[in-house]
Amino acid sequence: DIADRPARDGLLAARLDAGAAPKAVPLIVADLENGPAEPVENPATLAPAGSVHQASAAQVEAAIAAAQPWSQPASARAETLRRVADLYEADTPALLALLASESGKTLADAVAEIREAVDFLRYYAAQITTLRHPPRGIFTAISPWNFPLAIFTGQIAAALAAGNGVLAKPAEQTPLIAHHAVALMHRAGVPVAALQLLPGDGASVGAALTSDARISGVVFTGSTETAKLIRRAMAEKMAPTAPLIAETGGLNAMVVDSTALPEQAVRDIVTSAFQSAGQRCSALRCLYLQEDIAGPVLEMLSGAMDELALGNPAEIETDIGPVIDLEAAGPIRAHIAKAASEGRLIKQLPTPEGGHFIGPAMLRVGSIAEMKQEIFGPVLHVATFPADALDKVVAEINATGYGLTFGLHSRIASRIQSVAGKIHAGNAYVNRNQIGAVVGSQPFGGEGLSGTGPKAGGPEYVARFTAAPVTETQAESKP
Ligand code: TXE
Repeated sequence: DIADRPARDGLLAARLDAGAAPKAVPLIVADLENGPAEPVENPATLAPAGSVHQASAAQVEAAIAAAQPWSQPASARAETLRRVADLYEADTPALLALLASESGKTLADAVAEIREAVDFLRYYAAQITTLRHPPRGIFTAISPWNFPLAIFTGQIAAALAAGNGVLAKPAEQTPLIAHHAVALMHRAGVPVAALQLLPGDGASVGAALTSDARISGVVFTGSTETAKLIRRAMAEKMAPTAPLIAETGGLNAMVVDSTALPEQAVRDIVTSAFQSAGQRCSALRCLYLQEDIAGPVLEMLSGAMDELALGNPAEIETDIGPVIDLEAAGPIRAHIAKAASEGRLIKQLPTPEGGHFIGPAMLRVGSIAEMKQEIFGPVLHVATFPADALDKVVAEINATGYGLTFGLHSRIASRIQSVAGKIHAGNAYVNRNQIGAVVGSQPFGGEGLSGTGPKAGGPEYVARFTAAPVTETQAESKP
């Protein structure tokens, strides 16, 4: 929660550590020479956060050749994954510092992310004894920078829980936290042959790890475009039975009708659109306001935005940090500038100097259909609708082809039922913010262009990493 300031008071140590001197991090590929060290940038200060060795083609080949399924009995695997969770908890200060300095996470976001990673480890560990099928073999795990610990850990933990070996490629922007996490996994007892870390870029290391006949499946979170590339590469080189378990982007909407409680709706809109600088696949992108209440809600929203503190996430008071890098910032800034030149900029907060900051912005749109792609930053698009057009709004939202999260603020029970029945979304939220996924109780995942399922943190997820027969729905799902 953005307003959850007191919880951060114990985190001063992490704040001080966040500026620690950069150090070179070796690869964890057994018996291999290290390649040249690539610097990693702190997105808030643009100073080096550290450096990491990129895996060469020869190292990728050697890692694939050396990879082994995790052959220990189920009880030993479960115990080891629980030990990893304990080590993560004990190492919280270091993990917080890395999340702030490498990924630009605020301390509140970083605390929640560590919690989620720990929950994934314990939840998947608990499922191991329920598995009925053997592992598939070797999984490639490709993860994004926006949850460099939670998604990275969740993918690996699920594949390992099922008894697979894992070749993990972290995002280019966040290899340091990945390295730290893998070191903790090895320290807890995960065999090195069952888990290798291969830092490097998508086009070389990522492509090599997703187009090799010795790999038995791929788990991926990132853009829809990359998921399609990986599906094509897998189809060409890997067994037809090899699964792609993908979680991708979204074009997420929230509808607020005239019966909504304005204070509650505004709080949830601000959190859903701007927390983590909008860099969540679940984030609210397009707000549909019923015309009758649009004026007062927009005024309150503007006031609530003014309360947000932007700046270095290593500072306790910061609510919104930077976006991840210059490559990400460019298109977001251009998108806001275009809207401003067309007279559609409702409001933008001032942008702090120094890092890859973007002042959170509100833009006017006619409908979600005008948004051709996901804008992965702190930008909220606002459309209004007349009281009798709700069905049309739901149809517009469904027509994007994505189906990740959806929010509704309304106090009419029959309307909530009817909209929930029609909307295509993996996760729908009523009268609350739409960024909450809770491991075990609120599994997360999308439909259509947003992912293949099954939902991460849900009861069917780990089984997908075993050699269980594939159901029709799984076989048909896109991308
Ligand atoms: O994603 P990529 P990027 C969306 C969001 C964002 C956009 C681009 O809209 O603006 O994607 O982000 C690896 N073979 N999301 O460029 O490229 C890559 O190295 C194998 C939504 O960061 O998809 C990284 O490890 N792997 C999202 C991972 O894929 C390849 C989170 C993701 O990178 C590859 C991130 C290839 N050919 C971005 N090319 C979410 N769902 O939360 C790249 N990779």
